[in-house]
Amino acid sequence: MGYQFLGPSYAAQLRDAGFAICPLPYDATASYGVGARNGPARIIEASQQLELFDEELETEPYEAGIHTMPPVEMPIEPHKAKELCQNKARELFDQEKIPIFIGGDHSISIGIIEAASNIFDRLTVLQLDAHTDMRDEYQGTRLSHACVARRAMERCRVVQAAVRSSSKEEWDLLKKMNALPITAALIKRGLKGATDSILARIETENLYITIDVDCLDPSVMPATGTPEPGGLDWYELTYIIREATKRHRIVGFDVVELAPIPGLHYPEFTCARLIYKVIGYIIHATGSMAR
Ligand SMILES: [Mn+2]
Repeated sequence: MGYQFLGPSYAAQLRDAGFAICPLPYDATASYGVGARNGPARIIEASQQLELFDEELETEPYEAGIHTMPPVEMPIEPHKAKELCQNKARELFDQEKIPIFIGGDHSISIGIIEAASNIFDRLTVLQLDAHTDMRDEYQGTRLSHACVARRAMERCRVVQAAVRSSSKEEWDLLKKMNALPITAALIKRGLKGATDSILARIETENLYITIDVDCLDPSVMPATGTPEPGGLDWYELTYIIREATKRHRIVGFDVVELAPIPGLHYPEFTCARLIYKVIGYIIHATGSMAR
């Protein structure tokens, strides 16, 4: 079948592509359910079953050119892994592609966000996640999946949504920073109002979106390391992202923390569909593929 999103017949060369998919199969820092390193391959395999036509947008997003890079060989050591993610991200930003990173555990986003914040001076990160990921250090490293938002906040503004799990220390810190998340409970109480609150907090034109698949409810997304009850459904998640693409320039996004369950196909298909959907939203919002 080939290691190409949507399959080899619909793959674009990098130079012709508006979007570049970069698989980062890494899970050295995952704490509970491991297996996120298998995420990229399963998602790319599942993507070959997608319809090319998006019935909501009435377009065929692949026409904007989607290139899939070979999976990056990830070192285990967290600093080396972070640096490699950062270099890959910088390469793609420099080539003016809209990069899509497939994890891997959430720690891959640390290097990517660092690269993005160096290139785009006014940048906000929208983090869709069940967890706050605000620990300064976790299991002996400051580059853990549990530290992603903490590291990102050292570089740019971060807006968190769909949260429903945090430690007291993380929560107190967010409160002190006047940056408490838009929780999943708030979104459940009123999608439109909560989405307006999310968007009101994004003050920059440039937006990077990091999607931890555990933002989704475990009934929709059981295949993840730390599933939390009370998550978003498909329409809530895609509504928030669609509204964000209408008002901001999406410089790139990632989908992380899929830990495939053997024999259960719908979680990886959901991830593939989500990636294709977000590509569609970006194209729809900008009116063309390239920037
Ligand atoms: Mn999470």
